Amino acid sequence: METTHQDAEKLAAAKAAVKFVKDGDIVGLGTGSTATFAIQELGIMVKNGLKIKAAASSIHTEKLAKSLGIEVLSLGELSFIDISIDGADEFTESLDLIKGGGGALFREKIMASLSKNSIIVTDASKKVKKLGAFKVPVEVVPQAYQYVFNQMLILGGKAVQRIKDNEVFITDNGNFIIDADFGLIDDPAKLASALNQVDGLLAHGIFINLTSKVMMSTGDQIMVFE
Ligand code: ABF
Repeated sequence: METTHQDAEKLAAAKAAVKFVKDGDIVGLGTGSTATFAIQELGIMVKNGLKIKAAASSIHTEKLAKSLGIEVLSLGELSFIDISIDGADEFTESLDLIKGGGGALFREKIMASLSKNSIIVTDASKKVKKLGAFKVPVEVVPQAYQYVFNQMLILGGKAVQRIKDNEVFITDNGNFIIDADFGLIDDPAKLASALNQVDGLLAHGIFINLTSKVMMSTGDQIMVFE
């Protein structure tokens, strides 16, 4: 159960990150509760005259942004994004991340790849020495489900299909999620590279070299890792 204290940290990180958004920017909008605080802040800034266009990493985020008066462009038609603000499930000081707890990892990865400046906002609970306490989310095309599931086992992961509210979780792209437990990950780049080779695996939640900085609130201060 999330605490008010954690929400205050998330809000503080979000407020610090939106200061980097400038007039005329194309802004990538993340998904999840911390990114939502940033989107709400941007909505206020837009009402106060900030001129931006946005790209959304999920259908939920797109609806939220539009409801706040933020113009949303199609992610698939963009060649670049000036700045993106998104959350994470875990990060290390070397800026390796696990993302995808919310199931939006595929669009989040495209958004981060397009971004000149990719800012991750978190509360203090997300910083780890080694990735892997949080299971690695893997988005799978349904026709490849059993194949990819078996490949996770071969790669040493304990795989489970994501279920939400007693139903198979379906992503915005019509796919399934497998959550794979690889234990603590000694070499995230090596695991990411192995996952990249699996046919039918649309995206995995290990983000390497996709982050400009992490802004983490401890409540008292914002710590910046870059
Ligand atoms: C998105 O939201 C995801 O990549 C990550 O899974 C999740 C983090 O959520 P929260 O900010 O609610 O902790 O950023």
